Amino acid sequence: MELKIGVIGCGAIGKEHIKRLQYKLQGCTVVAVSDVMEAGAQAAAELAGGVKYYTDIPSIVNDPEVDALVVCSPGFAHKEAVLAAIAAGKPVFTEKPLATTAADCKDIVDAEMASGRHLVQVGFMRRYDRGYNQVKAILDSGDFGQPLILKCTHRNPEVGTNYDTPMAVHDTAIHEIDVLHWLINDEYVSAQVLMPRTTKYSHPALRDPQIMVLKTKSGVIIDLEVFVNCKFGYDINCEVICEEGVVHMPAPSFPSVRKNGYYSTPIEQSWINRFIDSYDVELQNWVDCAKRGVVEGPTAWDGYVAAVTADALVKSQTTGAEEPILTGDIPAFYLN
Ligand code: NAD
Ligand code: ISE
Repeated sequence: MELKIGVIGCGAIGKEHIKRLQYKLQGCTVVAVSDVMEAGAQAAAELAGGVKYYTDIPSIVNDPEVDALVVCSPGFAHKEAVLAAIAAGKPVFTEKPLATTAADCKDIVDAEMASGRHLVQVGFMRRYDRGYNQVKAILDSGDFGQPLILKCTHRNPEVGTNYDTPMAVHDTAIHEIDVLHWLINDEYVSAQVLMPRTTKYSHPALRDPQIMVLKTKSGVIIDLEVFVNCKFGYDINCEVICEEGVVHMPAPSFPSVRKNGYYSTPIEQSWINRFIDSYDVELQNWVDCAKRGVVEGPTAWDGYVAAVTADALVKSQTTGAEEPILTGDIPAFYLN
């Protein structure tokens, strides 16, 4: 049986996901797309091979041919689409973040629990990345003792002028917020943001770079540099300093070349290629699980925990203080 999917939001990642769902992954087919911009919806419908398109959320969610939804609109628009899917009883995969505030994520958690069914998965694809999984296997083996410090970077070559200071948290650092506590099996207790000098390549509404410090329940300190106008490439690094040694996440491999007196290796330029395998594994798993009526990947609760952490970081962007992170206990519904 093919899972018939409707894709909401047909921008950069929407088009990438339409291509992989329609032409690469198994057991699914895109039957409809939707975007508030009609021209974008129409172009995406053609990309999917001439499927139907809509410009509003209720029409695609309630289309009887659509079994499940993939939400790729901007973060501020996720809540409406996810709540509509839950109300229709349809599985929904939403790109990160689940929503842009913890309060909105909590509304989604409450709606999913009230429905009595596991319907929501959040696109935290780094949990499916080979490099992070290799690091996790080493840490979980116990051979390196306890983790003590994490040094991470999340660098983008550049961002548009609509990208502002809070987006460094809920659009960019949200990936590390989710993957790092999963990586070390820990919980965050506080968050702080330090603002170095801003690069000349930024604009008045964006402090860039930023240093984000997260502390965990067991005492680990995470130092995350977010630098979204670094100019030189898409550069994701994660180093874990442990009691018995250091574990460094591998970077994707490129040929090294010798030319004109230089020995050099390219740096990845975009998230599209850096995490291409992770997106494939993530969405194939979601398709397989949606057909069985289960969610194995990051849940709405994971999206909520990430948003509580993000709210603390965004607050610290203004106060400069170490802000507490209080998520409460995981509901029994999400332990199943
Ligand atoms: P984008 O701006 O390129 O595309 C967003 C699209 O959504 C646009 O076509 C826009 O017209 C449409 N849209 C806006 N409001 C809408 C609404 N209410 N209903 C339907 N469509 C609407 O953005 P993007 O880079 O594709 O990002 C989209 C989402 O994917 C964001 O949440 C972003 O954080 C996430 N994302 C995730 C990754 C990842 O690595 N997992 C990478 C890129 C983007
Ligand atoms: C984008 O939305 C992503 O999710 C990318 O992975 C991230 O690197 C980038 O900063 C975001 O804007």
